Amino acid sequence: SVSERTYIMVKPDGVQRGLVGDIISRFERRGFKLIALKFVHASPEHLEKHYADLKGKPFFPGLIKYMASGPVVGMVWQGLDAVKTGRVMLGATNPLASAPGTIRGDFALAVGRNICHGSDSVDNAEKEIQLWFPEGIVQYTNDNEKWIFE
Ligand code: DAT
Ligand code: MG
Repeated sequence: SVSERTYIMVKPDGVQRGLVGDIISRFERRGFKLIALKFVHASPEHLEKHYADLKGKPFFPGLIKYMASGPVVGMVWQGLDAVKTGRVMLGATNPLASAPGTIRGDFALAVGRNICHGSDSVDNAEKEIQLWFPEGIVQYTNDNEKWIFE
């Protein structure tokens, strides 16, 4: 739906490599509405909650260590099919399989340094938004919506 929300996060490598602005720009230009934004150096405990579904995977400890190695930029984008479209804009989990034109396909080579996170379902998006923005989200009207949606 038009009000669907997704949690997108620039990972520590994306911050270090100066890709925050480019990634925000892609979502802005596509027509998504920015409704939350946060710069945070997350704790391993917080990241273990974020990646709870992957606990037990062999790469889990390395994933948590990498994600806690520096600040990330967490954001919430709203718009038509935001979850699925966000995933398409990110590219495949393994950047070697990501199409050029996607964030990972343009900027990354290694699955363990793949620049960005995006929610994989509407349910998980809502859980991730609650985890990263427990204080809630500012509501506002964006007057350009009549130029983006029929
Ligand atoms: P995605 O980030 O595309 O949703 P995921 O949720 O399956 O992928 O995994 C979360 C992150 O864990 C992923 O972005 C990078 C890392 N990861 C996944 N599979 C991996 C693997 N086989 N080896 C190393 N890291 C991996
Ligand atoms: Mg995932």
